[in-house]
Amino acid sequence: MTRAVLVLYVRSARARWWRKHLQTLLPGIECKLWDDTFRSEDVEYAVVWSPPNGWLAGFENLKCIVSIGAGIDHVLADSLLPQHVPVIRTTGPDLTQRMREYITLQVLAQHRQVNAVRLAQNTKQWQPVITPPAHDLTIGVMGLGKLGTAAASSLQQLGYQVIGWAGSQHHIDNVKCYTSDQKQHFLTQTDILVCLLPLTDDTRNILCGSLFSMLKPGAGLINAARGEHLVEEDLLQALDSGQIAHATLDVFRQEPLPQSHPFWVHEKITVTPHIASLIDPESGGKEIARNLLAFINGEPIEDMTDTTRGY
Ligand code: NDP
Ligand code: OXD
Repeated sequence: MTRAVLVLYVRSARARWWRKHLQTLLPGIECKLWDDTFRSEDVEYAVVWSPPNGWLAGFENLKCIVSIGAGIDHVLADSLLPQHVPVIRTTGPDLTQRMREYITLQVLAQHRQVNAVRLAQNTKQWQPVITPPAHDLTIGVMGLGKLGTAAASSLQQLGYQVIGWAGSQHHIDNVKCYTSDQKQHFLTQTDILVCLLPLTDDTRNILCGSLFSMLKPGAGLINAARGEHLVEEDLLQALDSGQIAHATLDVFRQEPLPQSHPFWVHEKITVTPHIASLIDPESGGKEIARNLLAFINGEPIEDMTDTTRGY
């Protein structure tokens, strides 16, 4: 009897390493890379990051798709995606920890005006900046899933006032949580806005001019979710007017960010290359294998997504 095939689509220098790692963790399954030789009818599992449009539809016996990452927008973007196939995402304590670190780092950097200090150093200016205490600043976290909840908890432990916003009511210690219909009330209190929403039809372009105008004047923005949440021209205008004082962007509509893009050289923008919480293949591979084995054994899977709602 032939073994079921798992096909891996990951355009990375470590693709072969990934295949070997998963093969060790899943000895009962034949692990192949997308460009290896295999029969498409034997493929039962696909483990992917941003597969080409229509590629998954070529596997008629596909039982499940695993996203190498927390977001599944890169899978759902496929216009020919077989609708009946479940999609499992990949999360885990390491991913959450990295996002906690990134958001904490960037909130502190904006609060303590690290950018201004650096600019002063560039021109050899001794220019002390006095910033308000953490408890005077309100950090608004959009999206209270695994990552937003962790980030909000860490920020409140540092002494910030933290508020959160999500589709449904959440309860997080010392964090006042708002729901979808209370967006304006949430935004008008916010000094630094952190976006950790999934990319869906409802959240695409959510970071736009009208949203920026509801924030406190001179607010900060941190987008570590997806580039398509942000209307880029609106951000440039809000930075010009001073409505937004600084933006820290980890994700972009086009990645890598093109060389000619104005964000690279903008004084009020910090660019990071989609590193807020990259999956580490060692522990990420273990999460993927654990979820796949649970799927095969019919066990409950916390990382199972709801493709109809988009996350
Ligand atoms: P989850 O799926 O766990 O949580 C999503 C949250 O967003 C939920 O609280 C949900 O509300 C809320 N939400 C969804 N749609 C809406 C809406 N229309 N209005 C209000 N709230 C909404 O996501 P994660 O925390 O795991 O991850 C968030 C995103 O971060 C990922 O989708 C991915 O795009 C991005 N990411 C970025 C990384 C990076 O390195 N830059 C790394 C990992 C992830 P409710 O609770 O009511 O369902
Ligand atoms: C993810 C990401 O979704 O790295 O995990 O963006």
